[in-house]
Amino acid sequence: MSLPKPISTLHYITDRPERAERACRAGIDWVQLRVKKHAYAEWKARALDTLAICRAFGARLVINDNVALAGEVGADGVHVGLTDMPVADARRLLGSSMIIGGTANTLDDIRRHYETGADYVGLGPYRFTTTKEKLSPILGLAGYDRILTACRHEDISVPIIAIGGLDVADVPNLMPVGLHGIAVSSAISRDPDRQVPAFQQALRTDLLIG
Ligand code: TZP
Ligand code: MG
Repeated sequence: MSLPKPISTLHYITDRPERAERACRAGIDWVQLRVKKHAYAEWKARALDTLAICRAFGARLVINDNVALAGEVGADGVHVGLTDMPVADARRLLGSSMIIGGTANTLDDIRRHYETGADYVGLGPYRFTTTKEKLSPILGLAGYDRILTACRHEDISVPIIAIGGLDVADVPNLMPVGLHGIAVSSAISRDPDRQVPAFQQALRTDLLIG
């Protein structure tokens, strides 16, 4: 098991370096590059461009799905989905200092990620979204509450990040169930200059009163 690593409370997911740059300019400090349906060479080119942007802004870069690419370009971490390489295998390949996150839709998924040394877990989807194909069952607020409560009972202490169709207005409803933070794509891509500070403000407010 590796030492706890600082995990941002606001993760921005994009497939384009240009969007990562706009979000970083607006204050994002964590980018997940999620590239689908492209050849490795294109994916690598985008990863290198995004990494340069993240380095310039002091933001972290996590690569979705592709453990080899994350290692090859020297990203800060990798995020593995439910059908990707297991966290334990990714850890063996990447070592203890790399951030490894895993996708979860159930308590069992979270338990497995926790026991195999994930640094954070992305739990979702909160609601329907067109950003991801083959969406797992929607959890809604009640689903998050049930799963996070069960995690506390089992002493599962891994940062959990909500994902799926999230808007700023969801933050005060969602965070009190015990989440560490949220991951957002569409809402930030739409208008990074307004949305990034608005999400940050909502998350700060939640931490103060939550
Ligand atoms: N996993 C579950 S929902 C989702 C992913 C990658 C997409 C999140 O994007 P958006 O646009 O914020 O719904
Ligand atoms: Mg995946």
